[in-house]
Amino acid sequence: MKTAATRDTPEEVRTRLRAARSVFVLTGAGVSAESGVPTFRGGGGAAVWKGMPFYEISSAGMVERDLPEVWAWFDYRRGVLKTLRPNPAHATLARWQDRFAEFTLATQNVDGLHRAAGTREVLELHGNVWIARCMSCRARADVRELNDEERPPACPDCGSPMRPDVVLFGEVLPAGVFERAAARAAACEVCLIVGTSALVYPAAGLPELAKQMGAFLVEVNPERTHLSALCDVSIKGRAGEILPRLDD
Ligand code: BV8
Repeated sequence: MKTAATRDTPEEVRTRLRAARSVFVLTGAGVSAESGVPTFRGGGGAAVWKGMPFYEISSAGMVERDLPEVWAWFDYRRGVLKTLRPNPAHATLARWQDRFAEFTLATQNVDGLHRAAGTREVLELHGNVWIARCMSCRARADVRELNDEERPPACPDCGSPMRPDVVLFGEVLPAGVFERAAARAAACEVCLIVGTSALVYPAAGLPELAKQMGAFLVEVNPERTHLSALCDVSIKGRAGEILPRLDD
């Protein structure tokens, strides 16, 4: 009789993971959902700011048009995040970093929860909401060490305005980060896609590249996604439940 654990985590996935020397994981907002972080497209209106959908307030154009408003949006997001903690999905992935000869975790999330869970090397494809970047000299600073009364904060080095060090819609990803993720995705034997609707590029192209190069694709998501048809196995469920079972 199949237990819930084995039914939700097909034996082939366990077998492939046991035998794998290189594993590539791409996570999205769904991996943080059980920590209480609202997803972007999960409804509930969390991804709207003063009537603007998140792809408008989180856009390059908005930084030019109204940087203080962009800071207000990210200050709000940090306010939500500061009481939240990693969940068992983050903890499982942190354990896996020493489990495989080559383990790569690339995330679209900006919440910092993978590092908080102990993952030492995280490819943060879309930046990090806890970091500010100077718009002139590009110096970076932890937002929590800046004057939170001053918006936009002034760069401690050159005094120019700073912005959130987050990749907004219409902006290129941090130099080198995407390229490293692509090289690891192309070389992996197992590619695990956790909690993403796979709609945002170029991040969503990473599993497609892994597949082209012969990787075994596994998706963990309560819903079917844009990538489900490409996956060898789609495990329907929540990351905080499924990943610890895969860990067994
Ligand atoms: C780029 C940071 C080159 C900000 C984010 C026009 C002009 C310019 C570019 C474009 C354009 N048209 C299209 C593009 C490309 C654009 C894009 O892909 N748009 C899409 C929407 C069509 N991409 C870009 O702009 C990228 N840059 O292309 O540069 C360029 C440059 C200039 C000119 C031309 C080209 C930059 C994209 C980065 C944007 N920044 N975040 C912020 O956080 O505010 S993206 C944002 O979406 C987040 O990072 C998020 O992670 C990401 C993807 O969303 P998901 O993580 O998948 O979250 P979502 O809510 O969608 O889904 C959650 C999933 O979890 C669901 O499937 C759900 O079922 C599941 N789930 C729920 N609960 C659980 C769960 N799963 C498991 N367990 C659970 N418990």
